[in-house]
Amino acid sequence: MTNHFEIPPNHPRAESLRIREKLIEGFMKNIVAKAGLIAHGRGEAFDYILGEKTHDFAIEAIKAAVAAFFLAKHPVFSVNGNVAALVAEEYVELSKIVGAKLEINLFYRTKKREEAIKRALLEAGAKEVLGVDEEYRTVMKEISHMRRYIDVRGIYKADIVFVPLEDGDRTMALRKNGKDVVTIDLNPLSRTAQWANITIVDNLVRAIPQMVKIAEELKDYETSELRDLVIKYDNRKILSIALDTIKHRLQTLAEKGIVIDKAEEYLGKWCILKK
Ligand code: PTJ
Repeated sequence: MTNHFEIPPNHPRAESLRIREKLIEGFMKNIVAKAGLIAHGRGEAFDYILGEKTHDFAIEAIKAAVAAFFLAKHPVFSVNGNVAALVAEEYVELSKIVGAKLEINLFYRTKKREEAIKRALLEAGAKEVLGVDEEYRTVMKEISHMRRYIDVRGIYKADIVFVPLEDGDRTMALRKNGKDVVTIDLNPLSRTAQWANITIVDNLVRAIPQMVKIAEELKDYETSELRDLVIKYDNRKILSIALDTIKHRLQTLAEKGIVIDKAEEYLGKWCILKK
């Protein structure tokens, strides 16, 4: 990765800065949309509140999601700019383990971006990338924006679609078209989080590698065991726990006010009041 500036490894927010740099680099290469940078900021805010870790409720959603992909006849992984910039390799790897097709589907669709994302996926090891070839393009008429263009070999015939970082319109349309939807969204209140069958409330950069690990574990499961994981899964419960976790974390933090120990040592100290 070519950084625009050197991130000091001992910076307390080094990992977060590295992710930002990856997105900026993706933006420079036409992979990420301008709005993708803004969307990331929203995600960061929720991640901060959630303590920037993968919670048990996310693991439970991940297990059900991976089981659902294994059970599906035509699983399709939708790819947008943020996904391609942040986790291309792991996303491609996961699609291979569960036997899913990859389809580029962009809110801010341009030919340049389609080509740049396709290139990134091929470099990450993808063998086939759908959603770019106009010969196979059809329209999902319930959607008014650019995401309405879908591939007849992919989302059109999918029984389940993975849509990390998605806008609510398409999630709704996919559900209304009889498709199951799995999403990753740090905001449990987003329309996508609410409409999906399975919502993984976690950061994309942690969730996808975790999904790869869990897919390796579940790949030898019997169909009945996979079905069990999906049947027992309750998205309402998972979203409730995610919101409850936010509530409790905020409550604990609010009781302290200042939550950084070192900063506390400086409380009440003033230069301007020194004689
Ligand atoms: O590449 P395109 O043209 O398809 O556009 C992609 C974006 C993401 C710009 C587009 O789908 C969009 O505008 O999405 P929204 O409506 O802003 O929703 C993105 C959701 O993802 C928000 O709820 C964010 O909180 C969440 N989010 C952002 N970054 C992350 C995230 N969730 C998990 N991990 C992240 N890193």
